[in-house]
Amino acid sequence: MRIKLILAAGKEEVMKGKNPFKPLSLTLLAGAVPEHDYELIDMLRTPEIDYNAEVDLVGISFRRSSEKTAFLVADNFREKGIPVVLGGPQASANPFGALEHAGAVVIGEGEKLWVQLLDDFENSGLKDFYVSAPKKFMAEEYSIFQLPELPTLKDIPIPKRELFSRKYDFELVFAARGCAINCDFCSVTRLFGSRYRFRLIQDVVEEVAGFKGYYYLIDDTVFGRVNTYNYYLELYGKIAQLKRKNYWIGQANLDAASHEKGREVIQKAVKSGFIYAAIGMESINKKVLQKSGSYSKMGVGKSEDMLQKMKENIRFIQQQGILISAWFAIGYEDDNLKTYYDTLDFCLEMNMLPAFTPVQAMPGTDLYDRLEAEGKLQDPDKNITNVPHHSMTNQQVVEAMEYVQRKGYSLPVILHRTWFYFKILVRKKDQTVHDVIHKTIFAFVTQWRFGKIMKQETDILKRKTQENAS
Ligand code: B12
Ligand code: SF4
Repeated sequence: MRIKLILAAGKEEVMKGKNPFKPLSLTLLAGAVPEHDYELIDMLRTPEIDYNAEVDLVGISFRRSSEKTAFLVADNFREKGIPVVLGGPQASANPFGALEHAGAVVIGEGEKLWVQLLDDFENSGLKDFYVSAPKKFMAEEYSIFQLPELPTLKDIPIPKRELFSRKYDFELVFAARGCAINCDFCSVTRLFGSRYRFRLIQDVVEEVAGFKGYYYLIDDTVFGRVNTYNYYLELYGKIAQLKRKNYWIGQANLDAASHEKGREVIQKAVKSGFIYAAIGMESINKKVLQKSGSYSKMGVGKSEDMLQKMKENIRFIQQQGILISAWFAIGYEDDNLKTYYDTLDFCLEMNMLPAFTPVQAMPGTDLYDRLEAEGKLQDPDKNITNVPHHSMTNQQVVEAMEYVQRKGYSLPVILHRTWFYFKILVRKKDQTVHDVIHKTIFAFVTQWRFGKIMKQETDILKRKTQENAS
């Protein structure tokens, strides 16, 4: 069959035109049933779609930010009589909405479901839903195929990365799925379950050995947690032994830095090439962290001062030579406008890249369900987000975001942070001259790019707010 797989991207996506990350979902699906003739399209790089191409089936992957585009693209293909299947995190969060634009919707992880779906497509006809979820999917009157349990990751197919001929800065790879923390704004626990599932270490190492440049390990915390440290210790130990050393990046939590074994994992990760951590710090307000369910990932003991301990954990990670961006979701009930400015001060004091987003409630999250039940969701087209920001006007939030961007990414601040990392790297005995130079340049360029992305995001919010006001 001729199959077109598309990663949808909306008009105003910040990564548009310069997505540095090679999309993994599409290459994995192609790898799961490799005998077909696939064309892969990343709309962040190739926004134009050829609706006249001769294809037997179209599969579209989408996230919240690209839902409208995904539905539009699906409708256009269906008008031409071409069957469409929708999948990805937002299809999983809004499956009934998605089914209005597709012959079938895939909920959850797709490797095994794709095999079943293509078989049905060729033989008995598509079912409405193909489901891989921690809970039973209930939808009377619809035809459903659901895997009996979340699949093992021991037999993940080899992604067909070669189907993307254009160069990306980062390959994507994963070792584990699942997250036990379940922060209320995040959809990962509902998507992949609260139990950690792992790939075979040898499979991950083989994939990594094939990379020729940077890669991004997309596990939700690459430092692991108490019950997963051993896995990561072994994984990074094996990667560190590979002949070619590539630098890599990932998301992480702070808690590992407060455990002896967690600290070992962090150090091993650095030995295997780890250079940059995007850390979900979410808030510097204890009440907000406790209510959103994020407190446990800060690594703060019962009797410890929260901010002091967070700083200690941050310092430990930085002292290993890891550049940190700190991600905050601001706009909860216990936040106010000052939160933006105080949080920026925290980032400046700690030499971290500030990555702020006004909190949003995505369907398929506890936050969305809570606000919906309380009747508090607001119209996202008329406001900054669908979450009411108490005691802050839309205009004030935009001004705060602009201030954070200008101050947090001004040239003197970028240079100061680069100097801070340079000094750490020079003092570390295990760093080669090449490591020091490379990591310092990486720190500078990453900050520069981040500043630009934040500006783009803020400009989008500003335009929206101005249009609504006029
Ligand atoms: C890496 C990552 C990024 C990277 C790279 C994105 C890229 N270009 O690939 C960056 C930092 C750029 C990013 C940006 C954003 N991200 Co992001 N990101 C992730 C992360 C950590 C991994 C994504 C990934 O590649 N997973 C691996 C692949 C294999 O999994 P997958 O895409 O889910 O695909 C599987 C299934 O969903 C299914 N499937 C997917 N598509 C299809 C299609 C078909 C036809 C079929 C059959 C099956 C299928 O099968 C796949 C294999 O199992 C996830 C969290 C997570 N643990 O997944 C968040 C996540 C996907 N991101 C999320 C969000 C919200 C965003 C942003 C919208 C944030 C924003 N700016 O507002 C943007 C969107 C940018 C864009 N247009 O892509 C949410 C999505 C939730 C939702 N309801 O949409 C997630 C789940 C995190 C969260 N907090 O909840 N992200
Ligand atoms: S934000 Fe991170 S820690 Fe929190 S639920 Fe999502 S993946 Fe887990």
